[in-house]
Parts: sequence; structure tokens; C-alpha cells
Amino acid sequence: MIRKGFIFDLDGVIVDTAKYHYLAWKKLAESIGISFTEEDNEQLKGVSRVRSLEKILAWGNKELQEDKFMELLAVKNNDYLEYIASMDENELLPDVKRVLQFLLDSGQPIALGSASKNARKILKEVHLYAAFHTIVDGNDVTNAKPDPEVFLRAASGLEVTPLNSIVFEDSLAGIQAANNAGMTSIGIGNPEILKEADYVFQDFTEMSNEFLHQLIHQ
Ligand code: B16
Ligand code: MG
Repeated sequence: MIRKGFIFDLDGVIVDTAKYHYLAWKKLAESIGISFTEEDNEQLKGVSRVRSLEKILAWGNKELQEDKFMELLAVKNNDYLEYIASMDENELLPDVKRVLQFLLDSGQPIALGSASKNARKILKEVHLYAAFHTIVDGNDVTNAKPDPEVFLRAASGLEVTPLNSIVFEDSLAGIQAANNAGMTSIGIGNPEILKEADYVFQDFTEMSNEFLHQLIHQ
């Protein structure tokens, strides 16, 4: 059997934190007079904190001095950290645990590939830190999704080739990163938004153990 590696995004795939990123960005954008909708937020999913603020400023035709830019980044992160302060296993998305457990019981190596600099903290809060053989997050990469760096590093940590790596992602940028890496991309969310993925499921409840079994053995 060929050795496979399974790479999970964090926000929007394992935990329901995408809504907190949205609330924190909306508050920040509106504080500087830039309107911010859920459609705008869709374009920030999987995008790094710095790049997200650059995009918001571009949408509002605003430029900021470096120190003000850094200050706003800190404000956004503090608001976000407040939202997730009381986070626990209830924030895990449906059937995530079943999928992780099935893969672990099948002896499959699993990795985290997230743009978030808060990923390790969140994994600890939901008691999943020890489940991952490799963790690559926003502190470990220089190039943000859709650049494939985060997933290539995760695959290398698992000692699997990109061709034998399978990525679970909720963002378009993340699906593109997986495709750019030459990996199998599995979208979790809206098929309209994630149409570039090899497979799309609304959420993990729609993904059967038979499907996972096939991924392992194909
Ligand atoms: P932080 P993921 C991404 O995480 C989020 O989707 C994105 O909305 C966020 O801006 C980015 O992490 C950076 O997060 O501010 O916590 O460093 O989906 O790649 O797990
Ligand atoms: Mg995500």
C-alpha cells in the first residue's frame, strides 16, 4: 500500500472560528470607515492576517503608515482572541472527530496546514494538539495560501510526496494552494465557491468512512 498523508486546514475545517475572524475584521474595517460584508470575508478565508488587512485597505482605497497598520493588526488579533477565549470542544465542526479517529485508527499520518498564527493555541483548547503528527501554521511559513508552501511543508513533515497528500480546506485560496502543490484537494463547504477542488462536501457529516477508505487505498 502506498503511504498517504492527510492535511487539515484549521479555521472552517476543524473548528468553527471563521465566524470570529469575520466579526473581528468587520469591527476593524468599520472602525476605519470601510464597509465589510460576508462576501468580502469569503475572500479573506485562508488568507494571512497581514494580507487580509492589505486587502481591506485596498477595498476602502486607504493607505496607512506602518505603525498604524501594525496597531490595527494587534487590535484585530486581540478582538479575535477575546472571541475564542472561552473556546472548547463544542466549537469542533460536525464529525471532525469521527474523521480524524477513522484516519488514526487506520494508521494514517495526519498534519495541520493552517495560515493562522493562533493554530497551536486553538488545537490545545479543543484537545486535539496531540492528534497531529505534524503542525505547520502561520508562524512557520513565509508565503501565504494560494502559495503551496504550508502544505508542502506539512507533507514533508509527514514524509509523504505531494501526489500522495490529501488536503481538507474550506477556502478558495487553500484549495488553490493544494492544487498548486499537486495534492488531492477536498473542499469543505459551499460547492459554488470551492469548485476548483477535486471533491467537495458541505461538511464532514457527508463524508463516509467508505470514501476515506478509498482515499487511503487508491
Ligand atoms: P490569524 P486557516 C486562516 O486560518 C483563516 O482562515 C483566516 O481567516 C485568517 O486570517 C488566517 O488564518 C490568519 O489567522 O490571524 O489567527 O493568524 O483557515 O488557514 O486555518
Ligand atoms: Mg480555513
